[in-house]
Amino acid sequence: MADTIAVKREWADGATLSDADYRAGYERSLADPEGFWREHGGRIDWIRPFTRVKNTSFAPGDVSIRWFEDGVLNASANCLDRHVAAGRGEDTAIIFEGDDPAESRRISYAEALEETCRMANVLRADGVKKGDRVTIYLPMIPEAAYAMLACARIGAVHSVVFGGFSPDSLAGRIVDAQSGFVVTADEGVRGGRKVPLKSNVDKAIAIAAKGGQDVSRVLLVKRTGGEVAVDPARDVWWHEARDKAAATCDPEPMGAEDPLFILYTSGSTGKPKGVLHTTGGYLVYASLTHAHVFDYRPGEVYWCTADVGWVTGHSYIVYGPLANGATTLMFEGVPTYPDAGRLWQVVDKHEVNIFYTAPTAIRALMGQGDEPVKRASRRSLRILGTVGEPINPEAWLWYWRVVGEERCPVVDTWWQTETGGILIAPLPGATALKPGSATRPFFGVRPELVDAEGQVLDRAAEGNLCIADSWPGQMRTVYGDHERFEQTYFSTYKGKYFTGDGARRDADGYWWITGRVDDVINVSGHRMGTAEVESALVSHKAVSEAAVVGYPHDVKGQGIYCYVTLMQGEEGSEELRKELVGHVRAEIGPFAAPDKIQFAPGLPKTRSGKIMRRILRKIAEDEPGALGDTSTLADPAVVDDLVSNRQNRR
Ligand code: 6R9
Repeated sequence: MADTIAVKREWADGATLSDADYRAGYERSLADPEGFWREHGGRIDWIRPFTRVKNTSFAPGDVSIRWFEDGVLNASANCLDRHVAAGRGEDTAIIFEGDDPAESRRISYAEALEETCRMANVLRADGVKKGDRVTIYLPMIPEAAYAMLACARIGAVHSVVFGGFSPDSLAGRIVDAQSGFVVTADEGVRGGRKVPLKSNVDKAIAIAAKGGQDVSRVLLVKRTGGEVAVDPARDVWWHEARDKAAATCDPEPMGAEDPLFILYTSGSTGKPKGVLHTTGGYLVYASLTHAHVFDYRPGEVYWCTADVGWVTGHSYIVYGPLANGATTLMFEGVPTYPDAGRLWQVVDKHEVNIFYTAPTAIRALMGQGDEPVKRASRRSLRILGTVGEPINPEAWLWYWRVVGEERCPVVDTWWQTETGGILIAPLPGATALKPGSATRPFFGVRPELVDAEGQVLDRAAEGNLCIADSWPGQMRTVYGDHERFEQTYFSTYKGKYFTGDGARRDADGYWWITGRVDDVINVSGHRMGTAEVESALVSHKAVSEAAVVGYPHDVKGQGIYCYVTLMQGEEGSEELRKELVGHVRAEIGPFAAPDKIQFAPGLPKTRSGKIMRRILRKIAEDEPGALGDTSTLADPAVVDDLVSNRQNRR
């Protein structure tokens, strides 16, 4: 195979799986999905074992996905109780590393179980019942994991909202999920700066009330001790309620297809969708992928730097690792605080064996040179992972050479909020690596390339990435809108799940993800719809119309480029530009701040009024020579103005 990096012998020797194991296992998983998943469904504990395994259909008009459907289990009991029952109660479940390098703490499985039970009892006492939706808006502190597991314990459905979202975004999610209960903290702290979580919640609750959703209870974790408004009729301090709550709580028996959580994610149109995951299949899939893709071995320390507000945090900080009895590290801070050596200092401090982060962090640290990395020994590291966006070979090679010193396999893991767990990734030790390729599908996963007409492409080809059959971790529906679920994922190519990504398969059968083919952009691994940024912009009084596209950005992967047409009488100025950036930050969240704003007297539209984004993308990429045919535009002259005032000249 051309350009591969074979994993060194000593690793292949010690590895759990060989290439032959992978091939045999993969073939079997496709030839006999029932048998394969029956066997692996047994890796978790069932209160009542399942007899049925797979009952799924991608048929147009009748998409329905059920796995292990007659089984009964509890996710929190699988993540906590069963390890304690097996005598591993004193093993470390969570290592908490604070934003301040002087603060860290180890939490045993027994302690995590007790805290989770207490929180479950507090939720129950406050009236949360099986099936109710609980919104969690917390920083990266252990209470975030307790809150998720406490919901799972009593059968409530959690909806975690990333702490970087604005009050407006939070309110939209509270209303959509019809959630009457919020768990939050006084403040978060990242990179030495405070994040006003409680004050955001207060604003969000007021907005949600206007949208018809009342929040009757807020459980409030004291993190910084900062001054916050407390409404005694509604807000309850966790540390006070905790001491009064019992330390044990019987786990609710849940059907395999009972909802576990909702997580909102952006698509190319409309409001963010509530991706719904259920209990049995999700947990089996998160646990199996965590064990194999990271080759997790008992006693090892595993660290995923994601936030629990994103799916990576759900599956690979909380559910996967804890279901496997692993030690999972939760980091409250950022990679560059107090300095660019922080991640590697933490690796040494806690002797991290498996490290999983995003390409944007790798690129940002690469820009700071090798010295901060080399200051740490990194002796404990065994496996390096990446997720969230395509990784360029240059960043991959830096990760491999400088961070891992050519001894740690790099696992580039491709997946989505919708997929629940990793679908394409190498198995360390078993898969020869290629820098920039997510390599091969996981067991049971059938990726397919299709062209624009839906024709399946064989062998080496490039096209749109679909998955031909269901896997246990797949989302089950869009919360409250099954029609939208079918429309979004199953209508473009009938009978297949369409990922929204483009991909290439090379002559060795390796997969290379090329990025989104729809109007979704990926900025520092944060996924957002261009339509969301556009609607934030047009909600400003000076803006009449806006079009947003992504453009290549050295560190963030993609940057946000906005074309803005102003209202009659408004003047485009530097000041207004700043104001619009601030407006989008306030409407969506700081991570959605536009990088470039171009004031445009007109946008390139077809005669039917459709904006030709292809042209806007090329101008944003500083390729005015590659606009293609502009003759079908209603007013081709607008293009000249756009080109001469472009904001991204190199
Ligand atoms: C897990 C997660 C999903 C989108 C996905 C794709 C991009 C994720 C990737 C990757 C190339 C990888 N993506 N992992 N692209 N290589 N290893 O990130 O979920 O936030 O829903 O984003 O991210 O475009 O469609 P989510």
